[in-house]
Amino acid sequence: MTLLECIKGPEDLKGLSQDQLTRLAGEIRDLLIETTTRTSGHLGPNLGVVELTIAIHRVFDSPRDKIVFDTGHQAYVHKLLTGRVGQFGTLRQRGGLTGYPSRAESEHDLVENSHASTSLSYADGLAKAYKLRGEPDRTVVAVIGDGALTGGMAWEALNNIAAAKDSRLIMIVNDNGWSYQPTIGGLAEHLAAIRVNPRYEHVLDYIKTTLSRTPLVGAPIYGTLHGIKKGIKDVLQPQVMFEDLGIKYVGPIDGHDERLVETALGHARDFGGPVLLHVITKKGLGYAEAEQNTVDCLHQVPAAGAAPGTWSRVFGDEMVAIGARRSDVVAISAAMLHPTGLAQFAAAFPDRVYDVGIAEQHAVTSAAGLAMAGLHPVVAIYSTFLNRAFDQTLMDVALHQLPVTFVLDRAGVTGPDGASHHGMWDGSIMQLVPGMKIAAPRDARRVAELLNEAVEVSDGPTVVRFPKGKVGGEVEAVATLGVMDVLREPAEDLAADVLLAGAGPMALMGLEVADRLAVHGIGVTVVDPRWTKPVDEALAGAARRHRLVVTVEDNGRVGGFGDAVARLLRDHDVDVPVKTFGLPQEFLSHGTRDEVLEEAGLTPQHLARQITEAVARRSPGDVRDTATAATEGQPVE
Ligand SMILES: Cc1ncc(C[n+]2csc(CCOP(=O)(O)OP(=O)(O)O)c2C)c(N)n1
Repeated sequence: MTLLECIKGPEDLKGLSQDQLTRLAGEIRDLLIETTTRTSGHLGPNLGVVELTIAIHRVFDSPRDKIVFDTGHQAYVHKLLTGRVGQFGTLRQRGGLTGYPSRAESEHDLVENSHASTSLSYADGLAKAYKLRGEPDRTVVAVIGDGALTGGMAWEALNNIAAAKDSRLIMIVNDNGWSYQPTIGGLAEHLAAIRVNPRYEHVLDYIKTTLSRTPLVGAPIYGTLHGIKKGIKDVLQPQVMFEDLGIKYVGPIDGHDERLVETALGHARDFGGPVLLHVITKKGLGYAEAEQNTVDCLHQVPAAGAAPGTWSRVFGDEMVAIGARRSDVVAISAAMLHPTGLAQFAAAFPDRVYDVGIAEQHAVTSAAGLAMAGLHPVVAIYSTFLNRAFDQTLMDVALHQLPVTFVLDRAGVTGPDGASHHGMWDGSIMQLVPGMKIAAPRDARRVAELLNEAVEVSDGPTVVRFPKGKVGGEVEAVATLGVMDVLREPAEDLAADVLLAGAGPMALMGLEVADRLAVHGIGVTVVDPRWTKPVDEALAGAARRHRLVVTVEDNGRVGGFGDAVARLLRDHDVDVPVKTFGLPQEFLSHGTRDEVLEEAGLTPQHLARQITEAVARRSPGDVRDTATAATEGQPVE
């Protein structure tokens, strides 16, 4: 039995010797590597916080003390130290451990939201609440990376924490110099300067060793100098901003020296007010493949970069082509150049790409500024993270009718990252934005086509949304209807029963549904709307020629494309019934994309059955029964 297997909870850590802790750290690293290379997951970040997490659990008393992991992608070690070694092999699998903290999994987990830069605000609230509730002995610990610290919310929190002088709150800045890629911006440069500039520590050493040896006056002089340490720090590090904000700053210290981290955390805990502890760690430590990975230190396995054949890559390739043609097109990423497919554009046009850090709100309003000055910015962002910048999209971009194109990768079900990563909101919230146009390409060719159409729009914002993963085969239109593509007309011997409009790749699923329904004698017209906002009014005319309208989208059912179609029909007094299929408006847990879609009923089988039943309810005599269908070799289920 390994030492790690004996750890049933944080209390089991407390009696271990330093040698045992070193052994434990090795066992944790082995298990992290072995598991994530099999299940996928965040490897580099977790390898970097092994000693730090051990120290946190030895010094604090979780769950009485609260530990908030920013983003939560680096909480695997915490999972292992809080009784989940046995289940760790199920990481990110359907029904298994989640890839982020999970309240259902453990009383030691608190924050499940994997959107970055929130931990300090949660911690501020928790610490204030414990004080108000008369539980002042509880400590709240937030672990935040240098990447997450680039997000605006973290700075709003710091501003408030600085004023809450007696909050028992410890902020651990886990500084490895990396987000996905090296962290950028003024803050990153500041942290790097502290990290590499030995002058400050040398001066303090000099003061300690030389001045305090001076007889009689030594100690007082040292005390005085120590008292004005902040002044010295300002001279040597003019931008030491945390203390200028009024926050006690400790560090930088080596985050892999477990004993040192424990000592610093102990002092911070006993200080009684907010303390920021700056620890330096190495992302990927202990795994050569991660340490030497120059793209992202194996932030994730498999790598999150835009692999050939993926939607992200198709977008990235087309951006390079557009960039070559249009010198006014610029690209913006919020710390995710590689995963969003912008790496090639960045290499080709380094002056026309802006990586703004984990700062989606800034990304959008800064895009507004770029557009006001005559450029056409393309903001490439994961769908779920655009939620952060809704107000900026609405008021800063759309109100001013600015030509900004949002390219939303990972739109729809994403899979193993779970509830906070599914891109199932954008198709609804973007419907609310006046003047916004939303494109949903069904295949690679349409990504290129619609991206080009989007950057041609000069009087307002546009969205191009597509899912995660590999692009499927291409399907050409058999006809067009306004801006829409008709992909299939009912066979000659069938009536025009159902008009099925599938947004993006759901149009291709619509073709499979049509095949299945044809077996039941149900004729289907399959339409790809291409633009899901505004919905082309020609759809209302087409609806009149059918007995049932069906919409399918990889987005929450509430307020998305389906609801927009239903509204269009109401507005045009079309009384053909509409069935809208999409994701249930719930927080959907993790699994593969196919598993989650299956559970949501977004498969050709489920859709065909539901549509058959709907048609049968309206005109029972017209639908051939399932038994007949089965004998013809194409079962409904
Ligand atoms: C709002 C938001 N934008 C983007 C991301 C995607 N993301 C996940 S981890 C990460 C980098 C985090 O860097 P850092 O906080 O330094 O932690 P590290 O992985 O280096 O330990 C990013 C950009 C996110 N989780 N949330």
